[in-house]
Order: sequence, then structure tokens, then C-alpha cells
Amino acid sequence: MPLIRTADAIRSMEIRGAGRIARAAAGALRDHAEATETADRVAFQKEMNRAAALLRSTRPTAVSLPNAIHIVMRGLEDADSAEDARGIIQRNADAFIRSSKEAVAMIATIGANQIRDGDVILTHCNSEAALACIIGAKQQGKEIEVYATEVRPWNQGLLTIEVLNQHEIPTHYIVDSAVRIFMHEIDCVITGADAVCSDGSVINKIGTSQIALAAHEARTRMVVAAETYKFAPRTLAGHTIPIEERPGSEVLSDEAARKLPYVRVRNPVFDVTPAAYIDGIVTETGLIPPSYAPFIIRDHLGWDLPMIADDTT
Ligand code: RI2
Repeated sequence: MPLIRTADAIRSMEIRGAGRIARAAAGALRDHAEATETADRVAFQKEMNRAAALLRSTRPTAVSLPNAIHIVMRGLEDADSAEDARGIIQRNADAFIRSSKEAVAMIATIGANQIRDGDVILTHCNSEAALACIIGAKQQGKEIEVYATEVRPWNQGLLTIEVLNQHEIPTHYIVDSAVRIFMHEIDCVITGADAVCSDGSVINKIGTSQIALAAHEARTRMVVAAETYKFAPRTLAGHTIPIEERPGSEVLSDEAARKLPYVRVRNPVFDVTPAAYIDGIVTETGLIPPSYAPFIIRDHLGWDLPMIADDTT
């Protein structure tokens, strides 16, 4: 997909989900490198920096996006020629896309092993990584049931129940505010992540932290499924991750809002779940306690990332 089209699709949530956004950005950088015909190395690098900045500006919260861009652009400064630089981007992008898909497959196996036969699971939003764990458990022959939330205002729960239905997994579809009433029936909550901070806190779809609180109160396990490239290196240096707030018109139509001049809609789309409410994070390298997050950053993203890259969160 061309660069500007991809950026628009990410911004408008036509492409959504932290992993899908990351792969789409990597693919767009690769295609843009191919389409940028200059033979001048400096001009090529400048154009690719511009493309990276455009993609980075589309959505502020999911750290998978700047991390993917950083991984794809890595080594560009060592290129001898534009052709060399183009090759680096192509190889990096292809490798990233491949490893991102392999990570989901690994998470499926590791996460499925966290689910027992007979478990009732609750999931929130539409996470490829979380669903992979649930589908993995079903494929292991476990009898499971799922509660899936609606996820206002974008109703990503509809995507989730479609996938669960395709896999013939018995599912209850509930409104977001019904989570606590059903929590006593849930054995394990599994969600995805848009970002994992160095203190082990997890940023995910709005409502996740309320679910985690309800799970904590009911002593229900709370597991997060997150590839290592969703960990946020710059949080090691004290940076916080901006929480995206989208237009109020996604919640209340402009027409309805016009009749209510004293009402202002607030529409934050992510929230922060503190590490204390998370029992484990399933990554492609294994199940880790949230306190292990700095080691994931060191081993998979590098300590140097927060220092050298202004472009990473
Ligand atoms: P995967 C989504 O964000 C949801 O918050 C979901 O839990 C998270 O990305 C991770 O998704 P949005 O793009 O990468 O719907 O696991 O705002 O698919």
C-alpha cells in the first residue's frame, strides 16, 4: 500500500491493532523505498526520514509503530549508496514482518498453555495476540468459553466474536459495563497490549484497567499477550506514553452534540493498567512477570534505543 494511503488508513483506524499497524508501517516503508528512485544517498535518507515521520505521526500510543519504524530504518546511516540503503530497508522490513508473525505464533502456544481445560476466559477489544492464545487453547483440544466485550465506541468486539465464532468457541458477547457482574465466572482475563512500559504497566484499549481492577477484586488471573516489540524503551528514561484521545464524534454524533452545547464528549482510547494488577505477560520468548519488562527491553530492543532515537517512544 502506498505511503500516504497507509498513513491515512492507520490514522482513520481502517488498519488497527498494534501488530497490524506495525506491519503495515514496515510494508509502507519498504514500498516507499522501492518507489523512491533517487540515486543520491543523502536525498534518499531524507525522503525515508520524512516517510518515517509521517507514519509515526498517525497514532501516538501503540509503541509497536515507532519501534517497527526504528527497526526498519536501523543501519541506514551506514549505507554507502542509495541502492545500498534501499536494500537495507527492504531486508529489515521483510524480516520485521516475518518475525512479527512468528511472534504471534509463539505467543499462541505459550499463551494456550496458560489456559486450562474448562476455563472461562474474558477478552477485551480485538487483539491478534490475545486471540491467538485463546484459539491455541481450543486447538489443543481444551473445552473453553469466552466472554467478549463490545468495546465502545468502535465496537471491535464484533471483530472478536466473528473470529471466535469461526473457531467454534462458545462465546458470550457483553457490553463493557457488564464485566464486573460476570467476573466471578471468569478464570482468566487475556488482553493484548499497545505498549508495555519498563515498570511492567500495560497500555491497552480503554476499559482494560477497569477490567484488571475487577479481576483483581475477584482474584481472577489477568494475563497480557504482547510481542517484545510492544515494549517501550524510552520509558526506561522516564518518558510517558501519550494516551490518544480521538474525536468526540466517535461517541456522540455531531448532530446530537450540536443540541447539547454544554456537553463535551471525552474519548480517550487507551488506559494504563498498573503492573500490580497483571499476573503475567506472554511474549514470544516466554511468560514473564511484569517486573521483567526492563530485561525484555535490554535483550530485544537494546538499552541504547531511548538515548539514540528521538523517534521512539
Ligand atoms: P494486537 C488495539 O488497539 C487494541 O487495544 C488491542 O488490544 C491492541 O491494539 C493490540 O492488538 P486499536 O488499534 O497487536 O484497536 O494484539 O486502537 O492485534
